[in-house]
Amino acid sequence: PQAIYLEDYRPPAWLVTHTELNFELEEEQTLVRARLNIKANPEVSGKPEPLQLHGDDGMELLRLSIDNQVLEPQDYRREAGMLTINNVPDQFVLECVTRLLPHENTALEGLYKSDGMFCTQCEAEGFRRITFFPDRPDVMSIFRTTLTADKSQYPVLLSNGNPVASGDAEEGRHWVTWEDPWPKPAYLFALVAGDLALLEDSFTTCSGREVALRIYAEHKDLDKLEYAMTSLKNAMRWDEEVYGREYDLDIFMIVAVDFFNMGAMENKGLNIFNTSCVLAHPKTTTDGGFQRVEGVVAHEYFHNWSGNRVTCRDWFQLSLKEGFTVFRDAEFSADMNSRTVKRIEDVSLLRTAQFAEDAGPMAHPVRPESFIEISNFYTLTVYEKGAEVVRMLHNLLGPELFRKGSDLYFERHDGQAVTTDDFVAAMEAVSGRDLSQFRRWYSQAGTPRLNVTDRWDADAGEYRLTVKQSCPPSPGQEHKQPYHLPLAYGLLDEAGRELRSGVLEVREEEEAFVFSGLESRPVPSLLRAFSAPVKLEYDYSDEQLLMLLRHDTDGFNRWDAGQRVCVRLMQNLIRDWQNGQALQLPATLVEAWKQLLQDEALDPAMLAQCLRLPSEALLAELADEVDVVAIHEVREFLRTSLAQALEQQWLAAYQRCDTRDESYSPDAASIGRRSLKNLALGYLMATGAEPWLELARQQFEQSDNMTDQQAALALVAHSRHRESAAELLQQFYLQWQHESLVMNQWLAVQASDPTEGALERVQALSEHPVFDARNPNKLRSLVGAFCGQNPMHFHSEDGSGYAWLADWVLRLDKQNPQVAARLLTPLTRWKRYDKVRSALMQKQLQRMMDTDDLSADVYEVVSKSLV
Ligand code: B3K
Ligand code: ZN
Repeated sequence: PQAIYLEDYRPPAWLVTHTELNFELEEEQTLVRARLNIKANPEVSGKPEPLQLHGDDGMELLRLSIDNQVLEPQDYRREAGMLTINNVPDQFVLECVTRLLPHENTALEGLYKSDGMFCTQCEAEGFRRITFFPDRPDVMSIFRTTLTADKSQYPVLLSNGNPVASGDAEEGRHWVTWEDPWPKPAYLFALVAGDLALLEDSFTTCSGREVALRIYAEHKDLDKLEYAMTSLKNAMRWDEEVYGREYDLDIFMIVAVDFFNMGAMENKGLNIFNTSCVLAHPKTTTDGGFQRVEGVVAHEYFHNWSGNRVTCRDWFQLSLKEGFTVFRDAEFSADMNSRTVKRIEDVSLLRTAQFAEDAGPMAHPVRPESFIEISNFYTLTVYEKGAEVVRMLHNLLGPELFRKGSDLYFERHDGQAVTTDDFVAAMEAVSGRDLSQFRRWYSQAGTPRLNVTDRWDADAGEYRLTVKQSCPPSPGQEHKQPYHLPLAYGLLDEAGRELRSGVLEVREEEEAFVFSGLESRPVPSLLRAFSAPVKLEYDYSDEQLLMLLRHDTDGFNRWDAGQRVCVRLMQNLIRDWQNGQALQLPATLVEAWKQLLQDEALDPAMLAQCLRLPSEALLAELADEVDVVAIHEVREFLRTSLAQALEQQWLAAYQRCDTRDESYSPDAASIGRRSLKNLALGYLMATGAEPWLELARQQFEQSDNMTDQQAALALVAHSRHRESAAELLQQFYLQWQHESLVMNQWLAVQASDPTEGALERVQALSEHPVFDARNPNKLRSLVGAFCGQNPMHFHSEDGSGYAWLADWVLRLDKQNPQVAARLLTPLTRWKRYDKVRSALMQKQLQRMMDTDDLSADVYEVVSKSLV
């Protein structure tokens, strides 16, 4: 497999103005007739180039013609995924017929079948598995699509845009023609055919147009669509109010499918969703699930402008649409729920998973410079760090200028395929600022460190903050230039009163900021609301952190102060554990937590966040060398000690938040109460005392919602009460065996169970009837959860966890390379572990490397990891 480079970008030599597609959908095959109006790109001068169309080598070509002249095999060439035709006129009509086998398509890219319905996934490069086409985002075309299929089996036939004609055909078949008036790249094409249930509603846009909203799913799931509909309407209103963006077609459709490689897809007017991101019902969906539905529905909807109306010039620009859209959906969720909690969740993900990616062998800039397989670059860096980069622009410019910038961006580039530079240029134009240094955020990989020191001059009343920045090397980038970043701060006095606040702009490798007119030495609250995606170092004392935890006016930094206390303590305990010393719980922490727990004025959601110990994944990310066992043991020790020391307080918190009398609602306040309640139940269970097992069992049996039932299940299932664990798991299985998404949770709870015998359990589950190795959700719930959320067993010193994962990757590589490459991630981190483990991990990577005919997806990840 060959890498391709951003610097090699050339505009397309040929454009496709109109695309007409005709699908004959049958059980054993699908015939696709495509009619493309092609013309030379007037912007590309020089002698005419041969016509080159993408087309998967495995795709069967039945007929090819230009202006009604049939081409013979000697008239064209097919190799390396390309169809080349020499000597074509300046403008012509190309027709071609391809035969597809959707029922055999296990890669879930292009046209495939999911639970008996036909659907497509074309981003990034799936359209080339449907027909021959310039499958690149800078070729935008107007699509007209006709689907023909058996009427009784596939009564619903959908594609992008509006339906313009329909009718019956021979042999019980029928057809529908769809027309999408907006030119779009092929990656936004979609079709669906199936026997689907429909929830319908409507939305009146700000200019008074009525839009039909249709959400389709399998009939059994019709009662799980309401929340997605509400979320969609909220998102449509929010995008009008906050960004001035109105929807632009008469229909907006969402279809839920069970077999899907990712979360969802923003096809124009016809979003296709993984069921896990659209179905929601109190009885079967957790609070986290509800929030995911709200966020993903909004995300895909927001793409209609940030992605579809204005799209990417090439796939190196992926963050242009993804970073911006993640920022937009995060702000939407913050507005719908709790801003601080949303920020805490997002930063936690960034600090654990994205920082780890940025420090690993696959590290790449937000705008990558090269790739072998673009599917490998739908990463936390492109999405989450990309969103942080947009957020920094928002922080630097302020909300009004940022909005002006986004207005200008949409106005300038409507209907175009553009670059991240164009986005920044719009922000420059409205603000009059020079953002050339800021652009390094797009081109440099790695997580910058900010080292902050301070000096207090009592005589002058002057306080000086010195900020030094650096960024570690990453693959292909030895030295980094300094970044331009917003450092939001506050200065507090010892009693916690805020003296100053603002945003410092950091630009230099080392820079000092001086504050005068202060009466006493302040305590700095730094990087408020996580104003830049960096690792901040400042030598806080425990007292200062505990003061910030109690008094900081920035909710995010309150939480962060508490986390810093815990991280430092846990790092000390890890050293003690490694040195064979007895572990001890400091009284100051118990006292601080007790105060928090007794403070009834505190928002339960916030309290739950503050009382959750830093995850094993975060401690691993922060360690010089990851000691899986020490991290796990120390965290368990701390959990148990805090559980026992504060047992009464945990019980009081549990009772205070007991929501048994309320009917379920997924609003932020109720979610907050449930999260504190279940956190408290977790600590109660951690005491090991019998009554709390009973309490958990009771909650499992009596709760009317999945959040509480699943929390109780996981606590019991992961406890040393093995009999109860088995009983509840069995009960849960019997209760929910026909709910596929609930069975995913059932698998994941068991796969992440840290007690003895985990590998044997997941091996057995992989043979269980609810497991289906062709379904990506099932693979993520079993293989993904074991390798990502069960570090003690995945990293077992005998290497059995690594071998199990490698077996899966090799098996899946033939079947679904995208999923195989993604599951492989934990093995790529081998350099972070001790000698024994890293050698075992390397051995499995080498074993894959030595396998013939690896997919480009897996080859890229393995080969880059072994460097
Ligand atoms: N744009 C899609 C991702 C498609 C990935 C294909 N490998 C989902 C999203 O970010 O909205
Ligand atoms: Zn997206």
